[in-house]
Amino acid sequence: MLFGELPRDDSLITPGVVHLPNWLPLEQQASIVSQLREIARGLVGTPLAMARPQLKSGDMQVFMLHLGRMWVTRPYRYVTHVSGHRVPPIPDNLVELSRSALAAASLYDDSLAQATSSFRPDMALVNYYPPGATMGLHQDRNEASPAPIVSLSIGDEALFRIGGTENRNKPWDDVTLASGDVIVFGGPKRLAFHGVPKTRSDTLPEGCGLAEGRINITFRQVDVT
Ligand SMILES: O=C(O)CCC(=O)C(=O)O
Repeated sequence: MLFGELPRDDSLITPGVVHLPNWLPLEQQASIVSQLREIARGLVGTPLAMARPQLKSGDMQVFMLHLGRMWVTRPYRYVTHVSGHRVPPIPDNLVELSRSALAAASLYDDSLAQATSSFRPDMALVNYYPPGATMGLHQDRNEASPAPIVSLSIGDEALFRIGGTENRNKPWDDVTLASGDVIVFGGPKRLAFHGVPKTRSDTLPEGCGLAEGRINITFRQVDVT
């Protein structure tokens, strides 16, 4: 662990982006990992099983587990069923957790504060990064709702990069996300290009529930309610 034990303050990275370091205690991280593992086990052998999505540009490095909706490609969109299998719902405790995280982040940013009371995540994307895996810069733009994205990290440290809404070019803000950190992006940064250009192997804290690698959960609101 490089950063997890250092005192790091909550911060407004840029308008619309708030970082809450060490937001989730270690025991709760471990409990979420075991909850997700159970869900993933139950989906083995179905079309909803955790897998690396195949893109035109090649296979992604991360394994994805979908809750609430499944994000599918060609074209990119969300679906609730795949070959007759219903995507499992986001467990209520995780919905509540994401709402609490947004409420905590909203103390630092007005655009997030405006979105807090109506936030109803109906999709959670669980990404498992094997040691050293990365994710290219992209936009989360298949959601009809403009609600913020709430992102929770567990496991290895990652370099999270967020830039502008027009293209992948600089300037970027780079934030190290350690186990238990939350980052929220919304308002003027809701459609910002973002990604993970680096994860640092063997930096996960003992007791987080993972033996290696990293999990990131992004809570999204797809439908406008
Ligand atoms: O792993 C992360 O921190 C970011 C994940 C992400 O960008 C996504 O799921 O769209």
